[in-house]
Amino acid sequence: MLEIGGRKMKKTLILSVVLLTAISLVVFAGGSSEKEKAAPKPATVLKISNGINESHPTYLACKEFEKMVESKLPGKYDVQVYANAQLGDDVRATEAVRMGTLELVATSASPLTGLIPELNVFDLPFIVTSVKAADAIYDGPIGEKLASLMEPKGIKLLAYYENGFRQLTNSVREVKSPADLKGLKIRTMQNPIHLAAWRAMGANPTPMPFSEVFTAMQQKTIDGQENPIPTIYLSKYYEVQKYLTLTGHVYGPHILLINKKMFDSFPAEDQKIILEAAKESAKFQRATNRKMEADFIVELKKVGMVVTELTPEQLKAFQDAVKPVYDEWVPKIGKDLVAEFQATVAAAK
Ligand code: TK8
Repeated sequence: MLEIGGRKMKKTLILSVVLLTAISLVVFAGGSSEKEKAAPKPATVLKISNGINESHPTYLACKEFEKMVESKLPGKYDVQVYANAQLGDDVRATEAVRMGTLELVATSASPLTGLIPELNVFDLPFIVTSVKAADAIYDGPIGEKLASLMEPKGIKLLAYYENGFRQLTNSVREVKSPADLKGLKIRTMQNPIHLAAWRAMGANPTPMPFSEVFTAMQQKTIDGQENPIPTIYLSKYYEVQKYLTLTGHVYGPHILLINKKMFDSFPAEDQKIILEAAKESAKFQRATNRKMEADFIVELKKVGMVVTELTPEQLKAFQDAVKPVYDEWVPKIGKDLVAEFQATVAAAK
């Protein structure tokens, strides 16, 4: 009996130990989840897609934005900047931002004109004549108006960066006149005015996402392309292109966009800080881009590119050639917007 009783006692003891352990586990677990509730939320991830590489001013400015947001709002946002179209080229990444599957994109405006036709005003050849004029557009009423047109499409503009004045390169011959363009296959952005303009100037344009351009030039499926000096240099186009003509035919914006719904869900104070950081990063971006443009023309000559500057008369031949593009596109974009744009440019000179 004693033996049995002893066993019984042992059993009871073991049982109560097991029970106590179980209870304390439940209590402990409960306590820890309470703690978790009180702990700060994990940082909101803000991925930014870039089509261009890590040395370009647009990417560098996104990194500045990252630093500012993360230092002014510690632990709240985790900004991650991606390069080389890893998250998609301009069109696809912007679509992802609209859908909310990606948070931000720094993209050219030109491939977005299917969505916001008014952005086409930037694509009218030779409409922007100086960086001063570009700043006046960006930082004035037109910049604001264009930004407001993006909001019904689900995107909010945080800042106007600069891609810059686009220049023609090719691997076949020096181009000094529209006649020299004959038969040259030139890659353009996915934009109807760019296609029309190059056709009007006498070339054979073909649209293509930026990420495919280098290989296409290397494999000679295209003869040339057009992009601003920092891109031509930093993307090493001089390895596959011999001739550079300083046409400056289009001034292209890079715009920093965020999913609007997400931005609207942030506390007002955070929104203010994020917008300020974007504005600051834009100042840095434009200054860096302009310095690189000046420096890299020199470098491109050093690495053996034939750099052709056009005389005013030579330039005029290209400008005359694109006049029909204005006739067709100004009414489509809106006469008033184009006139206001041109007046802003003229006043900024
Ligand atoms: C990079 C592009 C690029 C643009 C182009 O994503 O496609 O030629 O000039 O800068 O936005």
